[in-house]
Amino acid sequence: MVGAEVSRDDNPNIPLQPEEIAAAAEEAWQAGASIIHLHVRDERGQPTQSAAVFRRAIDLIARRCDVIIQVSTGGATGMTAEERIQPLTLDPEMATLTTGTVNFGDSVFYNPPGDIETFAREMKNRGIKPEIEVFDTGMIATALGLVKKGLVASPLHFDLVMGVPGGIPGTPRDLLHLVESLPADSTWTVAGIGRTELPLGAMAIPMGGHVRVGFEDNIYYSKGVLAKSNAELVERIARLARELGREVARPNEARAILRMPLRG
Ligand code: KMH
Ligand code: ZN
Repeated sequence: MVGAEVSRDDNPNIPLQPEEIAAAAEEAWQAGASIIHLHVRDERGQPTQSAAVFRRAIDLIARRCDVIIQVSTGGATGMTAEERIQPLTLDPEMATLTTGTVNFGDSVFYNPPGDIETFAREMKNRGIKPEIEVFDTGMIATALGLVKKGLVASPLHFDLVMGVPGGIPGTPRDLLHLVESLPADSTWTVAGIGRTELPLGAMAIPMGGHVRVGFEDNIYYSKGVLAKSNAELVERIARLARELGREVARPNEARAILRMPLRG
């Protein structure tokens, strides 16, 4: 929806406040989205992990549609683990769990082993479905280590975030490599950054994967043309999926695919 890295200077159509995020989430849901990966901003438009702001956004989204709301525990680079973990206190259906440290442009997205285990334990204790965020290959092995320790339950769901400067590149060869490195019973989504969003998403469809698109990862519809909305990006990938013979899952179908409890 908005992520932590983009601003209105990059694309004036980015939703920032909870009301705007909720309206954008509903539009994306109408276009075919079944999961909203949620970051929030404070009243000045800066990234925040405040549980109060998350609660407001979650309540507003839930009033509008039945999407799976996946809160970010990644937040923004430079935030402490204590800041980042706050939205888990709201018992969301789903949350992200990054299983390693990665250079992130000029910054570092810092995820030392102790913090990863703390986040994983909190999700397990609260019954929150983790989405394992993989920015490079080694993070898959670390996730499997969490399964061995009983901190995360199989089958795992992964999000392969590709093309972050400092992480795994967003090439077809790298996507194949990551997918072949996952346990056979896993589900996975690809999130290609910038210009890799569309080609990697298009590849994932015939490979049996799922696709994340939106302003957090990419602000353009095509080269030099800013996207009008998250929904515009969702609508295109949903259309591609149908053209390739894959129906788009509605939220309860997505819950079933991810082996999560159904709602409503
Ligand atoms: N903003 C990035 C540093 C997540 O949401 O879990 C981390 C991120 C991952 O966006
Ligand atoms: Zn994120």
